[in-house]
Amino acid sequence: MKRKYFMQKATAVGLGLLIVFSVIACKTEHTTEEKKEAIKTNEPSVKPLVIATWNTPLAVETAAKVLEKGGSALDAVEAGCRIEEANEEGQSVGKGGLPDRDGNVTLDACIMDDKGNYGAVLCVKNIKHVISVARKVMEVTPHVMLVGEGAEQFAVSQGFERENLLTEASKKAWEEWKKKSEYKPIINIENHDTIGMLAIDNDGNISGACTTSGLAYKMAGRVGDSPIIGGGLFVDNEVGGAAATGLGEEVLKTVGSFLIVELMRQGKSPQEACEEAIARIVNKPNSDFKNFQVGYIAVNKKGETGAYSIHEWFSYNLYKNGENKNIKSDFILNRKK
Ligand code: SD4
Repeated sequence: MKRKYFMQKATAVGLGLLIVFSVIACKTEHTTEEKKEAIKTNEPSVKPLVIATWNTPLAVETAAKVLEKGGSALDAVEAGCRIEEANEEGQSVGKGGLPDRDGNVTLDACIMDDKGNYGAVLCVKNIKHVISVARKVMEVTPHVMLVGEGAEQFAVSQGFERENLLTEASKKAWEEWKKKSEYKPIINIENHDTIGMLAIDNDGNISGACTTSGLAYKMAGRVGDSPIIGGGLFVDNEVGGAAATGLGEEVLKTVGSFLIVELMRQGKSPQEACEEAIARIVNKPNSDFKNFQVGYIAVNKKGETGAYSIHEWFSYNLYKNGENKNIKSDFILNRKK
């Protein structure tokens, strides 16, 4: 009797479990279908596309050419950033960047591909194309970040050449600065600053890159947001990407680029997400936002873009439908007037 009761119970439990597993299996199948559908409807209607911080027409054109020839978004953002790193007139990226307080130019860069891989170098001296070193970190090392001398040694081992990054113009500017040694973050430098770049290639894949000499006359060893994942840059190929410029300390405290991508994941447009990320900085208790600049750019999987800053004069270059334009960003102080 007892055995019969046990057998009946076991059969009932078994059947129950079967039903539960079948339901889960059906649900999983359905979810995968839903996911595929979601990705399909998210496919960019505008590709290829490049967006980059500030007035960077040549860098964006260079990236766009890579994409138009069928190259990957990763190759495009690297090629675009290299243009600014080699441009000695730009005093906030690569060669010719303004030095730290001690007169040393130290560079930061990071790169992210469409598979969620990331590589970065921080506080590197004597190597111009740090964006390419960051890519090497991502592709040939088991690590994601290399710093200072280790990063420089790694670069040399990969065939990068050491060179003096301090140009005469930047040395002069530093010597002028030393007379007062007054440290203040400068709000907008010449409408041309750190470059953060995002691209969508013909396969609809997104990658991003960010490269900078950081804040002018920073303390030796200081690193900002630009090479930090989620700070100066974040890419999620299923959602979109974001990049930052401006006072890195403030971007880091709100993990700005990651925040923007997560907001887009929750359904915000790139523009709404950039606005919310700026609002997070400005609305902090005792925020000193009137005295510093932060600007964001973003793109989603559909190829919609957004940009927003605290102060006026942040702009970005956008390559879309075969046209490369510099566009002035809207800014939060415009609404707070
Ligand atoms: C930094 N975000 O090192 C960089 C600097 C920058 O516009 O973007 N300046 O904080």
